[in-house]
Parts: sequence; C-alpha cells; structure tokens
Amino acid sequence: MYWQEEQECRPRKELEQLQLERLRATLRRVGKTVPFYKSKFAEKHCDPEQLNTLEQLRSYPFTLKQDLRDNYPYGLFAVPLRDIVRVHSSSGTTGMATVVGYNKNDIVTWSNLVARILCGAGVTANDVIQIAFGYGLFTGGFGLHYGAECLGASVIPISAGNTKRQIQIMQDFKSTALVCTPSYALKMADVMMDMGVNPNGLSLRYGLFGGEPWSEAMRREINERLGIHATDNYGLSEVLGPGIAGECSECDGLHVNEDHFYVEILDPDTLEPVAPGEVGELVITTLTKEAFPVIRYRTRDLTRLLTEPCPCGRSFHRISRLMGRSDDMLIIKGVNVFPTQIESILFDIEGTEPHYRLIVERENNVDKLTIQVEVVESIFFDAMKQQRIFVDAIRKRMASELGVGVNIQLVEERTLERFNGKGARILDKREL
Ligand code: DLL
Repeated sequence: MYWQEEQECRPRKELEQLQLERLRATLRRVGKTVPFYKSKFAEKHCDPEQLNTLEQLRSYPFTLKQDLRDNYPYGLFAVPLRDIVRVHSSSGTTGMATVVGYNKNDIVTWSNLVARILCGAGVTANDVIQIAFGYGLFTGGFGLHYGAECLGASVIPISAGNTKRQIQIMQDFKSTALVCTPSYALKMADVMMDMGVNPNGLSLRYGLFGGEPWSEAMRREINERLGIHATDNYGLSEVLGPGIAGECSECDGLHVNEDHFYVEILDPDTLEPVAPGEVGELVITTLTKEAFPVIRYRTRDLTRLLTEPCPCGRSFHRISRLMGRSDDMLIIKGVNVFPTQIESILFDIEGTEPHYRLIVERENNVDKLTIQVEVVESIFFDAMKQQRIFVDAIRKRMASELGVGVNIQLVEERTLERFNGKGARILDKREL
C-alpha cells in the first residue's frame, strides 16, 4: 500500500515544517552554487536566510524553460559534472533541448519516489512490470525502471514499440503491470484484437500511465479493453521525470510527493495564487534535488489543488488530472478549448472509436476546428442520411459543451495514426 509509510502519511504540520527547512536549504545552496540563481536572487533582493514561511517563496523569481535553454547544457547544475551520474534531456516539440542531471543521491531519491507511485497504484514486489516507455534521454523508461527495481518487482525493460512483440512477451512472461503512455496502451489493445489475443486471458492487472494528458473517459476505455486497473502518474523532466505525483487506488487525483516538491497553483496571467480547487498553472520547487534543483519552475501544466484528506491515508495534497499544457490549449474564435475536453465527449458517444485528430485552420480570419474521428464500420458505411444525423449529434454536443462550433469529419476505423509514445493529435495550420 505504501512504500515509505512514515513519510507518505506524515502529519501536515510536520510536513510543512520539513518543507520549510528543505526549502531554505535548497535556496541557500542554489544561491551560492548556481550563478543564474545567485544573480536572480540579488536582483529581487531575495535572501534565503530571511525565509521564515513557505509563503515567502512568492517573492522569489520563476524559472522558465527558456532559462534552461539559455543555460544549455550544464549551466544550471548545482554540482560539478564529475558528481553527475546520469543526464536526461527533453527535446520538446519546439525549440532547443533542455538538459538535466542527477547525482547518486538523486537517483536513490528518484527511485524511491517512483516506487511510491507504483505502490500507490497497487503494484508490489510480486508483480512483473513491463516497461513500454522509451529508454533513452526521455525520463519515462529509466525513471520507471529504477523505481520498479527499487520496489523489488520483476522488470521487463522492453522499451516502446514493436507492439506485436510486446504482446507476445506479455503473454509469455506473464506481465502483471503495464507501464507506458495511455496512447500506447490503446494501441496495444488494437493490436491485441488484430492478433486474436483475448486480454482476459493475460495476467495483466495494472496499468500505470503518464507522460501525456488523457481523460477519464479514456481511462474507462483502457480499463475495459485491457481488463486492468489504470492509474495516472505525472512528472516532467525539468523537475525530475516521473515520480512527482501519482494516483492511489482511489483514482481521485494525484498525490504530490510534497516532502520533495513544493507546489503552487497560480493564475497564468497574473501569477497570483488561485484559491484551492481553482484551475491554474502548476509551479514546482524541488526540495531535495542535489544536482539540478529548480526554483518555482513554471510547468505550463494546468490543474487544481485538492486539499481534502484522501481515504488512502496519505497526507499529501492531490492535484486533479492534468487538463493539458497551457500551450496545448486551442483558442478557437476566442474560446479556450482543451483537447482532453474533446476527447471526453468523443469517448462518450456510442459508435466513435477512441482515435481522433484536431485540425485547426484560419479561413478569412476566422478559426475553424475540424475534428476527425474514427467511427465503427457500421456507421461509416451507413446511409448518408443516418451519417448526417450522427455527425449533427456530435456537432451539437461539442457546441454546447465547448461553447464553440466545430466541424466533424468521420473517418474509417484504423486510418488515423497510432502512437508508441506520447500522442500528437493536433495539427494547427494557422500562422499565428
Ligand atoms: O513525460 C515524464 C513522465 C514520464 C511522466 C513517464 C510520467 C510518466 P517530459 O517528456 O519532460 O517528461 O514531459 C513532461 O508531459 O509537462 C506534461 O505536459 C505532460 N505530462 C506528463 N505526465 C502527464 C500526465 C515526462 N499524467 C510533460 N497527465 C508535462 C498529463 C502529463 N500530462
């Protein structure tokens, strides 16, 4: 149930005191060892010795992805390169790569934090974990791998891709837990069907999915099709990789490993804190990282802070399922639309397949969003009139739930791209 019960269930008062001590130590250290923070702190007259409350962190400067790029590759490291035992890098979808490093202690901490997430999801040392995240500069593969080994589970480091082989191995090696992106889990379900493999005949029981936004409806679909209990876990390479937050078996928000991360949820425009329960941008400060600490890192990920106690007994606050990145948010005719909202609606409509693509164009200065969605054969080949009724129903539902009109284009099953890693379902053709 817990990996580090004492830490995961620590009374909040003690937790906050520990956070304050760790925060002060981190600020003190980066202020001395990282020139970037030293000059930023001086500019804003921030003195870690004067930090007496967690709230006082609000006067400290933010760290942006651009700051990591400007200091490429090692400029923000807080220890000499000889102490670094691992480097990861995120290419991102746009722009230059960012580089992060870990020393020996960081790897031990990271492994334990991922072990907590695995345990929270119900996985134990008796499980056989198939890790179908890419191994390499991406933090997903190695992050989950070390966590699973730390837990004492049997690890199958298969990496992403070669889906038929994944399923063969899943059958032969009796994998009980699958670790990958939710997009890839769906692809596996499709390939199983093609191969005539009945998921109920497998040993699979758990799915730990993360690395990209997904909806509650997609969880239901994956659970049903693979016959598993799927949980969500969140992280980002600039801060750690996986291991920052994960769901317990309640599946009602992701517990943040708050003894290692201090989180703020801020209004992305005013950068002021939003009230608990309100949506805002997640900003994270590391409390224990040695090689690559980050102060007030603006993740661009949007979520809500859930402060009610969880029946699981962990004292850590939760964040709600991530809505997506603020930079993934589509603004269609001035209305903010998240791909995960569209996904939820589509998954709810009988006859659609869980595969879609969003195409955004601008015609005569007016935005146009076309949703291509796969539909089951019977609908695709339906009489024109029936098909029109179906399309109209989806269009109406989208308009009422999203608040903006969209075009719907039905496509035949198996025509849209499938993903081995993070899904890329948006094609924005506008020149903004
Ligand atoms: O995706 C780390 C990770 C690997 C987390 C495996 C969980 C499992 P990056 O490649 O740096 O790191 O991408 C980080 O992915 O800022 C979010 O926008 C998105 N993301 C990650 N997990 C989730 C999630 C890894 N559970 C970026 N829900 C983040 C929604 C997620 N978005």
